[in-house]
Amino acid sequence: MAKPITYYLRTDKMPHIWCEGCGHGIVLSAVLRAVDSLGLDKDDVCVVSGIGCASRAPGYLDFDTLHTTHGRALAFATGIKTMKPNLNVLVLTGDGDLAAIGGNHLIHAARRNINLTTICFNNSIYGMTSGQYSPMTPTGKMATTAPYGHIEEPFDLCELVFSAGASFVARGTCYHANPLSKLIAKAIAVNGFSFVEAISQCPTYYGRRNKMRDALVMLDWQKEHAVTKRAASRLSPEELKDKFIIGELGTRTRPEYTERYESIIKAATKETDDNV
Ligand SMILES: Cc1ncc(C[n+]2csc(CCOP(=O)(O)OP(=O)(O)O)c2C)c(N)n1
Ligand code: SF4
Repeated sequence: MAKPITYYLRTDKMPHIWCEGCGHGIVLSAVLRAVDSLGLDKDDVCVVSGIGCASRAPGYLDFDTLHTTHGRALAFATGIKTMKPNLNVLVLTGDGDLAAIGGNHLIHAARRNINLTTICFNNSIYGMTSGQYSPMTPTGKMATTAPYGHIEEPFDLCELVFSAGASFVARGTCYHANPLSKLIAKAIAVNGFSFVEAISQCPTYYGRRNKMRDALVMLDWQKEHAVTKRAASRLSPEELKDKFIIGELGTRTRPEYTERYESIIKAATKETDDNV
């Protein structure tokens, strides 16, 4: 890393609120190393979040930042990017913030293919409000609102976002922090909607209720259950059953929203001028 991490931090906002062993700090440092590797100027980066432990991240960052309302980060980010298309707009969000209350904004941002980079800090739970299940809680796992085990199936967020129209989707974990950072850098460089699901750990609520009280046990779980696409291709469906795939999962080129918006404004302005 060319610059020390503190260069990107509002150190006067420390200490942070995250519990000991929380994965969110690892994801955040992966984001900062990605920004640093791309050599982006701090003034050209804007970071937007909703509400939750993950969404507290921008408060510690020395960029232009917006801490908005629960689930609405992508709506605010869309407004910023439309008005300031040259900014690199990053959305840092939790799985509850993004996939539950914010789910509708997510699929439409992907459908529009607007050039935003969304990093979902997925800890499979609502951490900030004490461990209710989220759309990413695996079937059978415990949550305060699922005391006998969760009966729903979680989304495959990368599949959902790619199906909706995103240009780039990828998945990484806190255990694989360096590859995660590289995936985030790739996502930022994409001209279109890019999405990285970062598997994070919440030892305080998810871990405690699911026999993984210790953050190291949770990191080990990530290590044991993550497989690359190449490794997955050698496994049987049975062997793949409790695994998830990490790495770049989808990439395509599609027209980008703010470029289309710009050209329609130009055409409309010309028409108005021609009519004067
Ligand atoms: C409109 C609204 N509904 C509910 C809440 C309560 N609330 C705050 S944070 C949160 C969940 C956050 O979970 P997630 O996004 O997964 O982030 P984590 O805390 O796990 O990092 C909820 C339900 C709120 N603040 N506003
Ligand atoms: S409650 Fe969970 S998600 Fe929130 S800071 Fe603590 S460990 Fe992290």
